[in-house]
Amino acid sequence: MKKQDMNRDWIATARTLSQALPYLQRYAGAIVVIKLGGHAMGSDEAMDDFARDVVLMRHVGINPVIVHGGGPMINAMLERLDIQSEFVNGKRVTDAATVEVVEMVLSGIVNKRIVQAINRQGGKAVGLSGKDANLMICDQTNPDLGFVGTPAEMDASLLHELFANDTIPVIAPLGAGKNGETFNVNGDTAAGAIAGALEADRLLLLTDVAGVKNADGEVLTELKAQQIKDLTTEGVIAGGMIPKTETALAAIDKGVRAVVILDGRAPNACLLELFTEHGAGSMIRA
Ligand code: X2W
Repeated sequence: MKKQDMNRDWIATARTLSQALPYLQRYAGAIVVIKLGGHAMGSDEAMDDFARDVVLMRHVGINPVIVHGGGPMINAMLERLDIQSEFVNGKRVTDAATVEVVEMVLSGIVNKRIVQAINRQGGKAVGLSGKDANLMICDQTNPDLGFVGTPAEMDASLLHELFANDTIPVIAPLGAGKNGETFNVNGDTAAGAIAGALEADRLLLLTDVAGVKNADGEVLTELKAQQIKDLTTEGVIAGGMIPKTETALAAIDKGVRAVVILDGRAPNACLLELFTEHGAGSMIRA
């Protein structure tokens, strides 16, 4: 690069930082829950980029909370162990052997990978699951699904203590049952319940699609809850998008100010959404 072009680059960087000021001010002290789905988790390099964005958020005064999935990683381990697995309406039928693998992979492997990535970037992350400090007590969703849980009683007090200590919680979507069971919770459902319990300012659902699309396949950048309901009735919102939009509506119902569905594989997706006028993905509000 020529020296002159390099200068232009730095000037652009300085201008970008300056233009971010109103957004930095708007989000100071805000609680932002980020759902990182297994499909949105890429290479180690992409994970480091994500971790850097999370640490930056913390440094500018946001309280980020990461709730992760890991469906593809669970599938790979079940395959290695020769355990068959199937999904019904987006939820994994989870027997006693499967729930052990789910907990091992989510809490033991995926959770620690994210914690380590954030800490390597200079953050202070702590790995938890919904079992810790009674964060997420679950009921069985449906006997046909086995150990799949629906969040029933939430206690987010530990998360507030972690915020006060400059700590970033990273949460695996498992919950405790009232009779000592371990429940496997869909990652989107868990993120929605945690964002609801925190009355978060934002819930960012990072996935591998650009957002909610209309009948012409165009991404809708702003949506009202009623529009989501209409598009679902019309069959425009379908398949894997349904659990996400259902999560969004439930979270908004519980007091989350806005939910954004966005492509987590895009570089700096969270920063683009929070700190620029451009935004990213589809924002859903009441
Ligand atoms: C999910 C939990 C992980 C998850 C599962 O067993 O795959 C249920 O289906 P993604 O990567 O966010 O899809 N649980 C009940 O949700 O992962």
